[in-house]
Amino acid sequence: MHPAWRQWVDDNLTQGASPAEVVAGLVDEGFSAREALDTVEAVAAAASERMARIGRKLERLAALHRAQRRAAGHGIERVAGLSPEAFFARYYATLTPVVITDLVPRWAAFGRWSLDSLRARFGQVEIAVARGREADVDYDLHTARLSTLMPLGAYCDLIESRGPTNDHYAVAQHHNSDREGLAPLFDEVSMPDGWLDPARRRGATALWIGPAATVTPLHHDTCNILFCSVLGQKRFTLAAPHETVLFAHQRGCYSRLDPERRDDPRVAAVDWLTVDLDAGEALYLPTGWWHHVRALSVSINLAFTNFARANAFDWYRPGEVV
Ligand SMILES: O=C(O)CCC(=O)C(=O)O
Repeated sequence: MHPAWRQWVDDNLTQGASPAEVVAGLVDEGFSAREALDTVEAVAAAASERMARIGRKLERLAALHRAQRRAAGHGIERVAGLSPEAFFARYYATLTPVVITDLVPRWAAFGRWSLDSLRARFGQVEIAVARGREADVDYDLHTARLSTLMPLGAYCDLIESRGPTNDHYAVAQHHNSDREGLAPLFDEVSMPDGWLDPARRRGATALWIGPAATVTPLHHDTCNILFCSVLGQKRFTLAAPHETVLFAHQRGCYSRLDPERRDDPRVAAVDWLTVDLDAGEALYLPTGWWHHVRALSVSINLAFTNFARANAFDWYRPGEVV
């Protein structure tokens, strides 16, 4: 068969056509079924060897990143006094997580927001809350199904009376930060200029309110996030996007692995980074970085995605690549 036709076969297989479709296409063009089948089989075998070689090279590249991070001390920096320009150049552009310690303490919200003050000021405002999470192994995927509306005051009472639990949680998906009744909260949040785009705040700010012991399972996002702790402490367990072990256990943007199960050899093979984010700290969570989040105490968080830079990477979904 002419090399141009072999290339045609290769292009079609690489773009996802099935071998049967390509054989049928060749037969339509006048090739015998035997010749079409032999060619498709030979081209497919060469293509699969080529892809396996690329995969092995990418593994090598990932190992290089991992070794370099380890050699560099391999932690997540805590910084203060960072200008937005330095943040965007050093961390945002390189997808490097960092904890910023002096943004949130400037907010009027800091030290003011608590279950008591939310109840006193916004107790009647209805918010969405996921409930019954402990009875559903896929609770995070099923947030919409598990959610109900309740007054914020009643939710604060529930958090206090139940104590530590993963059973109820008001999460980003609820868009509670966009509720009119809670708008005054944002008068108490003042980011210095240059970090965020105020015009894009609506729909790009997430309010998280929950008891100690909530767990958000391992996943990655498809945009960058500035995750701020106004109240409470959360443990983030992170892994870099190039941890190829995690690709094998991916389900969409989630992973089937639980980084708290270090006795699982698949988990032990990953280079995890742990950050205990304290009240007043902000964690830059770069797109694609895996994270598992456990609340160590009652927590109130705001997370922003309206960075003053491009922040839409919806195509970054390696879990959907077949
Ligand atoms: O705080 C949490 O429970 C989860 C936060 C998170 O995963 C996120 O903002 O992407």
